[in-house]
Amino acid sequence: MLRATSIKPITTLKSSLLANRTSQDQALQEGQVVASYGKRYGVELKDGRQISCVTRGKKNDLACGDQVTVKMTDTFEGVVENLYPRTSLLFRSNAYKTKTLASNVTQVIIVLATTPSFYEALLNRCLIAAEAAGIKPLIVLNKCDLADNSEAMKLLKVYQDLGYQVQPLSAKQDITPLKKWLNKQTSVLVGQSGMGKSTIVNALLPESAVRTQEVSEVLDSGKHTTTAAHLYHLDASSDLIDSPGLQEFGLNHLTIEQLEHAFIEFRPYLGKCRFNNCKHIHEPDCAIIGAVDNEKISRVRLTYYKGLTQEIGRPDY
Ligand SMILES: Nc1nc2c(ncn2[C@@H]2O[C@H](COP(=O)(O)OP(=O)(O)OP(=O)(O)O)[C@@H](O)[C@H]2O)c(=O)[nH]1
Ligand SMILES: [Mg+2]
Ligand SMILES: [Zn+2]
Repeated sequence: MLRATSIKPITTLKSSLLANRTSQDQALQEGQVVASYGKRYGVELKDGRQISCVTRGKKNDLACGDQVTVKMTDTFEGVVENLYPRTSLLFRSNAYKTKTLASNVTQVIIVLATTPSFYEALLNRCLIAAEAAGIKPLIVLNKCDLADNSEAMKLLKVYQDLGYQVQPLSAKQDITPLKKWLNKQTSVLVGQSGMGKSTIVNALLPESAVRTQEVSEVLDSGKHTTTAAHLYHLDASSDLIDSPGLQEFGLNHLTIEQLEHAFIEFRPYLGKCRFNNCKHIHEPDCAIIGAVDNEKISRVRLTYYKGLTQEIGRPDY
């Protein structure tokens, strides 16, 4: 599991930076990671300047949204020296590696579209990752101008019934319905490629001219898929992170216990199975399976849960 300690964490701003400033500390500048290109990071300094940064050694586990201190090496270049503790961290992982998606966010916006059709399994993985990270999810069904959205909304009813908000949208025609969700939040847009994440950013911030998969005659550009996470300021208290399209969303970093809690409708039944270590697969007197049989929990969700338990139960090798 990824820890913030791989780059020296700053435990409290007061003790580390303000009270005990050494001459070396004074050369450090505070900033925020606003773009993550793998080994290079775009960092926005307090004065608004954006510089290009590397980390020390082989450490490259910073995420878009991180608060850091930077040692300047040139006018527009620096080295990230310290990482402030994160209030949240969204990440995915398979058996081999972990990939951070965004940090310090308060909301995960899962962008789906009426066409091309979306994968419900990926939606579930995004919800589980958000719940496990303690970040509120919002589901957006985009491109409602293109196709009849009634089938998609029917499918999403299961998630609405769980208490998840579903916002139908046409980012191309009218972005207004999304605005109320973004106010005073730091949100990250996640989802499959082509769902319209970057189009949402452009609709909110036309001057940002984020490249999308649309062929633009004006920009003379071909189709463009997002390759790096990028943070945009919507206003003084609302930020939005655009991220590259997801093909998979591994959840190997979760324990079975975290997984069962991340299925929010399981929570009232946890601890009520006959066996303490019940995995809710086929054990007798399982409270979760009982709830499915009584139609209190959707069978679809139990099937996703079972699939994920097999995946995360695999050893790391
Ligand atoms: N009709 C319609 N098309 C849309 C809408 N939103 C996005 N699109 C189109 O969908 C295509 C993909 O949009 P992008 O914004 O690039 O999608 P993305 O989710 O950022 O894709 P990746 O960067 O690859 O992850 C583009 O051709 C957009 O013009 C919408 O509300 N209605
Ligand atoms: Mg994009
Ligand atoms: Zn059980």
